[in-house]
Amino acid sequence: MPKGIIISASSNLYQIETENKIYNCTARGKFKNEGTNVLVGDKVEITISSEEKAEGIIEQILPRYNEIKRPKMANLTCIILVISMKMPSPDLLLLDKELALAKKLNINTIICFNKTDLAKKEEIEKLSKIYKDIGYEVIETNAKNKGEIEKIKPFLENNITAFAGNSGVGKSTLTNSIFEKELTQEGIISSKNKKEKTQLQK
Ligand SMILES: Nc1nc2c(ncn2[C@@H]2O[C@H](COP(=O)(O)OP(=O)(O)O)[C@@H](O)[C@H]2O)c(=O)[nH]1
Ligand SMILES: [Mg+2]
Repeated sequence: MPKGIIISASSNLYQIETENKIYNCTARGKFKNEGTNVLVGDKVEITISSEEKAEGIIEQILPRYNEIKRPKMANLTCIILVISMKMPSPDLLLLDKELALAKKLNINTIICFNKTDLAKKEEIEKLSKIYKDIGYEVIETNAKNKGEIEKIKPFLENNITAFAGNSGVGKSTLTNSIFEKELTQEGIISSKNKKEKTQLQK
């Protein structure tokens, strides 16, 4: 039976990436009956109902390495925690909480200080040093500068990776330039009231 990874889920439709092709699949009713959530990141076995239309059915979910609730995902092996240096200012409590959770789930964590163009070099170095000194991999990026995305790419290879971090820190900007196309919408941070909130562009 062909094996693949669920790369997207929307209601009861799943995209499964197999070695050579992406199939649009539904899931067998048994999963719902058993109360099993079918998650992005799940490794699955499928039967192909139409090769021509690239359609199939998920038959089996293979054992999970781990599972997280928010966002609902399975088999994460890497998290890139994005912290912005300014607008919004660094949320170190959130960072520490996420580092602890990732450790518990056995997920490798990379800390990415973004918006380095908005901060002083010394500020960035001071923060970076704290986390480097306790053994974390730290990268510093200006997501607006497309070349810097190369710093992140090596961590994406052979991993199932999630980008995490507060709204407005630059996750969409980073992911869009990694894939060199618009996958997600970039938000606009309201600078009028500096409330650090993100508004989606319509
Ligand atoms: N100056 C600067 N702005 C950035 C950088 N990264 C993202 N932004 C801007 O910050 C805003 C929020 O970014 P977005 O990617 O939507 O954040 P998300 O909510 O984490 O997905 C957008 O207006 C981006 O253009 C950066 O490195 N430097
Ligand atoms: Mg976003």
